[in-house]
Amino acid sequence: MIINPDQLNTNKNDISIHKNQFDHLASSLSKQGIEVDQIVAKLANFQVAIPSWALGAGGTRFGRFSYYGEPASLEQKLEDIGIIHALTKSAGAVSLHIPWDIPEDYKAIKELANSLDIKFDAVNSNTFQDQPNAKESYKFGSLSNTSKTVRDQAIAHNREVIDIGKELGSKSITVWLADGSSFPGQNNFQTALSHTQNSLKEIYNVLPDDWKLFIEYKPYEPYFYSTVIQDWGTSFLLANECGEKAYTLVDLGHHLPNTNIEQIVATLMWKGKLGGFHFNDSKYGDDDITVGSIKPYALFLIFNELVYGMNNNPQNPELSWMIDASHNLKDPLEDLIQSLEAIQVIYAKALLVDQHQLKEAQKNNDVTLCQEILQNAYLTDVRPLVKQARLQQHGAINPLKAYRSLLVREQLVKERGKHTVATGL
Ligand code: LRH
Ligand code: MN
Repeated sequence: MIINPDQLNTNKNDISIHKNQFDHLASSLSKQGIEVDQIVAKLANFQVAIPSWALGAGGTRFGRFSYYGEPASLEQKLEDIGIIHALTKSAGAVSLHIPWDIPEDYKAIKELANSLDIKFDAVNSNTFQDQPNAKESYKFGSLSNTSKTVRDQAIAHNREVIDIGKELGSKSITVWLADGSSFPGQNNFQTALSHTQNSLKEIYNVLPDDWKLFIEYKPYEPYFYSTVIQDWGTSFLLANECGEKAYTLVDLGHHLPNTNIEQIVATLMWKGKLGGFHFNDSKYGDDDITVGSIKPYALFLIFNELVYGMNNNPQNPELSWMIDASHNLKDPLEDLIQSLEAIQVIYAKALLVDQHQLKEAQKNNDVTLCQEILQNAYLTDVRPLVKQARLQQHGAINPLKAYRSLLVREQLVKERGKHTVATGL
């Protein structure tokens, strides 16, 4: 299923309502000296990669409830991302997970992605599951395993993932390790960490010059006592040991309750070691639910640090923006459209923060004014700016409304049937 721009925004009333709301907001922001066109341009350029593993119904250990019309191949996954991108104009990239999404025909896949204006962002390795007829098992770890044979198998897999990424035009690999322990005494922490460091270096050594290695951390799950790469500090030291092409990747769901993630972001950008994000939201653990659905203000504070960092930290490279989600209840495409909307809206609010005024108030320890500056931006309804950015790119003013009025899911079920299952989580 392909969506053409002329199928969108056919409701003249929606257009005029938007125009009124946008003109009203734009004039009040311009009166405050805010460059509205610049903000709209930044929103238009802000592209978030869609995880190839989150286009079907996700599951938990307690069960999985299928969602009809799921993509059964990488081609159909790209088609689904093409649908989201046609509606939102902010999903112009895909992040593949290997071996769940190994292309059968690289030429055809690249041509399809190109025709849908989708780029290949980071490729993800998988040493948290054993593949059929694999010689060694990752049950007791991969890059940290006490067995050199197992570590070598995991290193070889990561090198293969880089080769697949090179073939597709990707420029980065994300390494997340489930490696850890569920019982005190099970692992020697130092041995596990030094094995991991040396294994990462063997992967780093084959990284093309213009590539990046993203090291993703996580405090727990699937193991419940320790995780080798448990927090930002461990990822940061491993990235520094590897070299200048290695960075820390922040998955929002990979933090213990009440962790000050925005301070982690500021620290990593200050050191030029923030590589990118896996956006999602969570109430308790690594819930991987819709961005902005639980803690939107926390995400705003993170984007406020990102905007400051993007303005003041030339030492930190351009960031990779990716969603990492799993959908147990909602239509995966609707959920991803909502996440993209939340990211754009929160980014727009952060762009409204008067960073100079804030810096001045901070210097004067005017605590009340600091809070007022942030909350004024956060409490501004910026949705007309996000809609304007989409409209300028011939996207839908209301992507979710368009998704439903175009009966996309019904069409996908007609094309694919009710029993297709997408690879992934
Ligand atoms: C681990 C993680 C990682 C992916 C996986 C799908 O929890 O966030 O980024 O490999 O989810
Ligand atoms: Mn992740």
